[in-house]
Amino acid sequence: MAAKQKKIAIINDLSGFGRCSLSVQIPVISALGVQACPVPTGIFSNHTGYPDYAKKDLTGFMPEYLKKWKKLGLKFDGIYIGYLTSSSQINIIKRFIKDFSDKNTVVVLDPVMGDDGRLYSGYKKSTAKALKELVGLADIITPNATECCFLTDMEYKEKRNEAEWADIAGRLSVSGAQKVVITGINMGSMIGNVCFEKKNKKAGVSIVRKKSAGKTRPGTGDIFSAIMAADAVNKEDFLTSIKKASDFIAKCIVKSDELKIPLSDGVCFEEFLSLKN
Ligand code: PXL
Repeated sequence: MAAKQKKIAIINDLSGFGRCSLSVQIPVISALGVQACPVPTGIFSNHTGYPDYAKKDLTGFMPEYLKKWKKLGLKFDGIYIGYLTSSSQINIIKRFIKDFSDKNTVVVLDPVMGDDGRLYSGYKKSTAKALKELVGLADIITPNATECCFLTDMEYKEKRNEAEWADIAGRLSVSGAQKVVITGINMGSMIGNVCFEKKNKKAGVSIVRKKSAGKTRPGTGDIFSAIMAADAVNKEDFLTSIKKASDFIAKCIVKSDELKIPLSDGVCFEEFLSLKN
C-alpha cells in the first residue's frame, strides 16, 4: 500500500517581505512532500527586523477560522507552533491541539520570540511569558539560545559549555518533550545545534557542528524548524534531520551572499526548491 501523504497545521504569522515564518515554511514543507495548512496568527507587511512594518493581529479571527476546520473534521499528523502575536493565542492553541490531534500527532514548538539576547521588536514580554505554558505540550522544541533563556528564566549567554547546554535542553524537556534542539549557537567559527533526545528514560545529547557559512540572516530558524517538522511526521531520524536542516541553511546562506541579497531579506532558499530545471 502506498504511504499516506502527511499534513501539518502551521500556526505562524504571514510576513509579506523578508522571507520568514509562513512565507518560507509553506514552500519548504511542501517540498518535503507534506501538505502545509496555515493558521495565520497575524499579518505583517515585512518582518520586524526592518525599521518599520504594518501589523494586523488575527487573534480575534482565529476562533471563526478554526470552527470551519472543525466542521471539516480535520486531523493533522503534525502541529507546528511558531510566532504568536498575543498571549491570548496560547489558549486557542491549547484547544487546537485537543481538537485536531490524534494519538500519532507530533507537536513541534518553535518558541519564536527573539535573538541575540533580546525579544524581537514589538514582541510582548507577556506573550513570551505565556508561551512557557506550551512547552509541556510539545513533542519537539526548537529554540535558539535567546529563547532558551527566556523559557528557563536564565541569564542570556551565547558562550556556554556543552554540559550547560545539555542541562538547559534537559530542563526544557522535563515537562514532556522527547526531543529538544537548541539551534544556531555561535561557537567561534562554527555554528552548533545541541540535540537532546530522551530514549528509554535516558537522555542522549550530541552537538551537530558546521563551519559558519556566512552572517546570520532572518528566517533561517523558521526554515530549520519547518524541515524538522516535516521530517518528524515522515518519521525521519532526529539527528539526520538536524544535519539535513543545517546543511540546507548553510547552502542557502552561501548562495544569498553570492547573489548579494541584503542580510535583512533572509535567504534565497527558492534557488534550491525550484522546478525550473
Ligand atoms: O523569523 C522570526 C520572525 C517571525 N515573524 C516575524 C518576525 C520574525 C523575526 O524578526 O519579525 C513577524
